This record gives sequence, structure tokens and C-alpha cells, in this order.
Amino acid sequence: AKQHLALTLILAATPSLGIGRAGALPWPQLRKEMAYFRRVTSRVPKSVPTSGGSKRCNAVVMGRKTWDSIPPRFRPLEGRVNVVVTRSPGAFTAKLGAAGGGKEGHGNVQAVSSLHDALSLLQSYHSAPGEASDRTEARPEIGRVFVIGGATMYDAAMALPQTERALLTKIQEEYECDTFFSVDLDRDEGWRRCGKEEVEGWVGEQIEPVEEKGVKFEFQMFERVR
Ligand code: FOL
Repeated sequence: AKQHLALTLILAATPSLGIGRAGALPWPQLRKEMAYFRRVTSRVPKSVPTSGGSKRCNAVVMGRKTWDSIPPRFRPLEGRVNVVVTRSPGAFTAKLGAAGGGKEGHGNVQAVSSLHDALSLLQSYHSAPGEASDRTEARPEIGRVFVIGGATMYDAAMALPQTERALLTKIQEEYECDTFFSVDLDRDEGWRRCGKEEVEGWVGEQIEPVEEKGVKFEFQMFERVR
């Protein structure tokens, strides 16, 4: 079992590091940006071994408000283990059940009460079958673990040394925001911006600056240096 679960933040932000407004994204829907998010969080590197036929997939960890912000038809995010951090995991799970019959109730989402508990849970997926928790359904091999927001989860993750990497989509236009990312990665000496080839190697696809609906954005990656 792997001792150290590396975390990757993924976010999109305006030049002033705005990430949200009124419980939603601040910008008009950017389909190519969202498609990048879906591909990158879904893609499992070849290096993740598959033992005994179980599926390999990544995990996404999010705060409860971020869960609420995802359109119900898209949640839980498919092909990824979803972990929701909430002060009331019991109430969250009960509500999922009450939604009844919909895809939200179809496993693949678990509620925990802290980022630490989310990591313990995902760590347990790495253990030998049967050893991990009391889950009886198929337990996929976990590849990468992404923290997908919001501000509270990003702050908690940034305080952890296992947060080694951040994928930042820099939106080159200002929008009114009420929620911000707290670290300017370009100016923080604890972080280094990676070159294009490094980004492409890690995310597993070629990247180019994009313009959509007159909005330019750029896919960046940063690595913790100390
Ligand atoms: N990171 C980046 N780069 N862009 C984002 O928009 C983003 N959003 C969140 C976290 N990190 C991000 C949190 N908000 C969906 C909706 C909101 C959301 C995250 C994901 C969502 O519905 N995702 C679907 C794709 C939907 C579609 O194709 O339109 C998914 O399957 O990932």
C-alpha cells in the first residue's frame, strides 16, 4: 500500500484569483474549459497498476457547496470516485437516498466530515481487498486524487504537504466574484510554474491557449518546490 497519497488541485480563476460567485462559476459556461476539467480528472496514468481485474479510476474530493453547484445530471461526476466533505455526512447521505432512483443514489459518492477523513478513505482503497472499510461493492484502484474545490477545500489542501501540484486555468478576463483562491502561485516561492512539455506530459494531452465566447484562457500547471 502506498504511504503517501499525492493531491492535485484543479481550478479555474480570473486574474484576481476569483473562482466563484453566488454558488456558481463566475464566467459564462466555457465548454472547452469544462471538457478539459472532465478529461484531465478522468484520465488515469498507465503507471497505476490494476490488480485482479478491478477498475482503475481517479478520485475527486470536493466541499459540500461545490457538490451543490454541479448540475444534478452530472453528479456524481462519472468515472471518478466522488468524495464530499461536509459537517453533516449523515444528513448528506440521507438526502441522496431521498432523491431516490436517480443516479445520485448510485454509489460512487461518499460523504466524510474532513479532508483528512477523505484522504483516509481513499488511502483505504489502496489496501488489500477486504482490509478496507466496510464497503462491499466493487472498490476501484485509485489513480490520481484531485481536490476540485471550493475555496475552503483549496485552503485546507494547500496547508498539506501532500498537495504537490496545481492545475490552474487562468481566465484572462475579470468577472465579479465573491470567492477567491488564496495563493498567487506565480508569486509564491513555494511553487514553480511548469513548462508546456511538463504540463502536457502530466495531463496526457497537448495544450494550447483557447478562446471561447471571446474569453481567452490558458492551462497552467504548478509544482510545489518546498
Ligand atoms: N477546474 C477547472 N479547470 N474548471 C472548472 O470549471 C472547475 N470547476 C470546479 C472545480 N475545478 C474546476 C467545480 N465546479 C462540473 C460542474 C461544476 C464544477 C465541476 C464540474 C461538471 O458538471 N462536470 C462534468 C462535465 C459537465 C460538462 O461536460 O458540461 C464532468 O463530468 O466533469
